[in-house]
Amino acid sequence: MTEPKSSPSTSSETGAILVTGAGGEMGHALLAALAARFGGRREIIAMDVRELPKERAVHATDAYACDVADSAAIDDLGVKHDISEIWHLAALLSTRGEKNPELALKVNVMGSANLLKLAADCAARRGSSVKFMFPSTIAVYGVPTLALKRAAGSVTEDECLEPITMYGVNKHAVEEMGRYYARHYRLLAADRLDCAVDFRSIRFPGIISADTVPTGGTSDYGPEMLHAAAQGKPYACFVRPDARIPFMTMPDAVRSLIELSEVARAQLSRIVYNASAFAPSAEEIAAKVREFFPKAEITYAPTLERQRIIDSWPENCDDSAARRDWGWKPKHDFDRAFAEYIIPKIKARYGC
Ligand code: AKB
Repeated sequence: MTEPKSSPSTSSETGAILVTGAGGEMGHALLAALAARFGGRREIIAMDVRELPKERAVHATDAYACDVADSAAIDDLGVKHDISEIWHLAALLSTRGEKNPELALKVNVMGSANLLKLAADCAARRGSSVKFMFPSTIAVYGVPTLALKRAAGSVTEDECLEPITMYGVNKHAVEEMGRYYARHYRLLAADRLDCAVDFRSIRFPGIISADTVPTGGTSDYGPEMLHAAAQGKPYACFVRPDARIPFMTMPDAVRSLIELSEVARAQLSRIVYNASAFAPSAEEIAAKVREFFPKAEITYAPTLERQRIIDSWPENCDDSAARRDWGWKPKHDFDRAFAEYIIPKIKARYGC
């Protein structure tokens, strides 16, 4: 999916910013970060399938309870607001998606199709491209066996793209739809070389937040272990101690998306980038948690389905393209993540 460096940069510095999935884990952190950056200067429209709690809605100029799969409601947003950026976070994650694959398809693919079309329509109305930021995932990878996973080590963006979950299939499909909208939409018949949608995506690893506990994901064992220990609760980890995938802290994840959004398009050689930070095994996370919470009761009770998913995700992702093209560098490695972010914040949160 390497792209030529010829496309123009966008002019989306004015206009409204639409955030879907604003009630989710990443939405929580991103909405606050966007409000701190643009609040008062630009409209920030928050959208979620459920009504946003007041403390979250304060970060937005408008908040809508609306389903991304409802195309009429999505079209209507483009009529009401001069949208120049879409941060499309709404999705059903990997474990939840396996419980209802058809619903995952509807939300993750049809919802994204509605948002991409909205971006193209808004671009046509404003006469300049609309930026589309899309958090993708390591779930787009599918390594066939554990032996191959260990042999592969760190995978590049173009390897092992045979996901075994509906969520991974959906996210990969949306990456491809984004590439189409960014490079080819309505260009074949038109006498133009630029595109309406400036689609940019990062494949995120498991994300650890000290403020929120994720639901419906398969990388959830990392944050769950930690939040349980901080509350003095026992935790039975649903993957084996040797299970290994990459992780990142939420502040680094939010910063990476914001940084990617601010780089001139001409600097980007790709549509979709890996971004990684650290890649501990479940056992290494447990050992780190015990350093700070020596009484933590962590046991292992792997479930077949979730273990299979984790075994299909790579041990790490090669993010050298992101480092080279837009200077990606995580602030938190494994040690700093705990010492400087997770532990101080989580202790303040639970008063322990
Ligand atoms: C999940 O576990 O489904 C997500 C992800 C890795 O995208 N956290």
